[in-house]
Amino acid sequence: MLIRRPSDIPSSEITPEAVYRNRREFMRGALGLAALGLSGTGLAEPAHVTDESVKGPAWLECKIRSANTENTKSSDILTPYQHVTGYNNFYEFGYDKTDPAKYADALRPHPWQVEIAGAVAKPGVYNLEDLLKGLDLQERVYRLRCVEAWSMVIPWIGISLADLLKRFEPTGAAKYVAFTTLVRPEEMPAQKKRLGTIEWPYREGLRLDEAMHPLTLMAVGLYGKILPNQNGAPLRLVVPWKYGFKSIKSIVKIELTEHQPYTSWSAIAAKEYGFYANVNPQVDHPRWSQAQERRLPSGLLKPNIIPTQLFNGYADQVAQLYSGMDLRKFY
Ligand SMILES: Nc1nc2c(c(=O)[nH]1)N[C@H]1C(S)=C(S)[C@@H](COP(=O)(O)O)O[C@H]1N2
Ligand SMILES: [Mo]
Repeated sequence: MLIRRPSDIPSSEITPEAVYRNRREFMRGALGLAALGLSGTGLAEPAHVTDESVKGPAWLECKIRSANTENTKSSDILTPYQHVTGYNNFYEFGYDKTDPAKYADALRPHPWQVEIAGAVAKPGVYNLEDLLKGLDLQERVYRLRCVEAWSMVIPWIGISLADLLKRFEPTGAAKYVAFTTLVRPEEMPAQKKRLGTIEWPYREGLRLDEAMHPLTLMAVGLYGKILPNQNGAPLRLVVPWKYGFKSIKSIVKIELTEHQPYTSWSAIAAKEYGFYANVNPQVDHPRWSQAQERRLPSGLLKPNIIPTQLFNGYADQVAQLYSGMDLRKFY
């Protein structure tokens, strides 16, 4: 079906009514009603497949349908599908929030290969299917907080990065993990422009213990569907306690390194974007406060401004990774 632009949708339709309860409610409420444009009740079965434009190979469709939903719980209201897939940052397709949804159709995410390199016993170039073979997909509802002070709540489907990395047996020299996005200017129009801020490819990195943390996810889907191209198909990182720019999209290379890797945003402006980039309301961006955020959907009448939480609300789980570190210095 046709996905309409958020601005074309009456606010009565995009008001998220469904606080997550169980998968059935979730699919029916958040996906079904929003995507079908229905309001009220009356759908007997979960409307599972609604965005016909998102297609993938049968093996991946099948894997996504069998994702484990045991850890799918959240008291947050899910951000409607239209916003998750219509308001994006993916600079390879342009700098406007609506550019990725407009232009990412050109990306061909299948077949896809990922190079595993560096300090591992089993380096190589792997087909996506082989990379995921034997690993169970899980559904996880996470908050995503962009450094620009907007946020969403997204039901991802993916594998834990730890499970993936263990397959390649990191050696004692591995201290960091470096990730690289695809470079394919024919499909990613902004990569053709010489005048830009990012030196392609987009690159990101994590400390090994951050990468191995159980919250760290490699996503292949969202809202029970294959990942739309604009969200980083076919494979993207999701680190929910860090600013969104750490969650690198359309990954073609994962390298285990001994030293802290090059990261795109800190290369552009080291004073504004650090390597750690942990969400922290007490450490402001030099040009704006990080104390609050705009939770999407947000409009003039309903800005939906909420306080930002330390580590994006995941402090219980991740604060110990940074014990003894000065979070103002290591921003
Ligand atoms: N390759 C690549 N990955 C990227 C980006 C990008 O421009 N290129 N933008 C980042 C930023 S700034 C954010 S906030 C998130 C947005 O993810 P979403 O569009 O799926 O919400 O993707 C991150 N990953
Ligand atoms: Mo971002």
